[in-house]
Amino acid sequence: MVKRIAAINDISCFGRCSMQVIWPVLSHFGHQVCPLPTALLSAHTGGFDGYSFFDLSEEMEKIATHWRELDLSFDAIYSGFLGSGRQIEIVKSFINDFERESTLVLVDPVMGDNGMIYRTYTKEMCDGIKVLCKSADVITPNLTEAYLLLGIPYGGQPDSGKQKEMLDALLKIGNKKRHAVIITGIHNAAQGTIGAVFAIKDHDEVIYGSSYATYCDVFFPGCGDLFSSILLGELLNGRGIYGAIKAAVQFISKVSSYTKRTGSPPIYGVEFEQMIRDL
Ligand code: PXL
Repeated sequence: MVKRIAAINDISCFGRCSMQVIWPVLSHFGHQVCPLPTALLSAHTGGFDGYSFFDLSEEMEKIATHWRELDLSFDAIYSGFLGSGRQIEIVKSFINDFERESTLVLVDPVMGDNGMIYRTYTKEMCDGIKVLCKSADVITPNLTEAYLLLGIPYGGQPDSGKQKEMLDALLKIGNKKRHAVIITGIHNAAQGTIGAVFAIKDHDEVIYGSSYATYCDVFFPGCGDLFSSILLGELLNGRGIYGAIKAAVQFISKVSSYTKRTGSPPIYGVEFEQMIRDL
């Protein structure tokens, strides 16, 4: 049976992030993507000057209203880049209205990268995204977003003790009895690796883990979206969380090294289109 996903994210028409990644990747895994677009941009905000930006808050409300009338249901609700502070409330009520017992709610708390908040984001939006994380089964902050959610200044790569502290503190944000936190972009320079650390809370029990692959020294925007999409694609196909994280980490490492070798400008994103069949 095809799984149906409400994908709440922007459409950046150039630059391989958000919907431009989510849609093809989740289709590859055999799932139906129903986009609930948050904003329309000519290109992502991570390096192109002069990009256009159109806030789609009003359209989101109309789309969600129609979907309510159609009595649609979703196997997953996946939220990412938001276009305005107002969208926090829209996403909150969307989750509230559409979540069923079996719905997987993935909140990627998209707010920034490399220690910086994205240009279109405000403090109000960041505070609101923390509230959205409460309703999630899984959250996937990168390191910058993990610090933002915890309200502590960006402190760079944490050692293993600090990683555990951050995971524990992030787990406390969530309200569900069973939920998971995955922090991406954990880089070990000495070992030449990059990957993710995670914690899964199941009632009173917490399981920790990590997954790493070869580090590529070029930063490509959109890898967070690629990570969350592969993760969700695998989870909806019944793969366990460790296997799903491993698949995402390995693929991003491979596609980043490949794209580096092609010489494609990093802000154009990773060239995943030809490699997607290896997933
Ligand atoms: O990949 C995160 C992202 C999503 N959407 C937009 C962005 C970025 C990162 O720069 O600019 C519009």
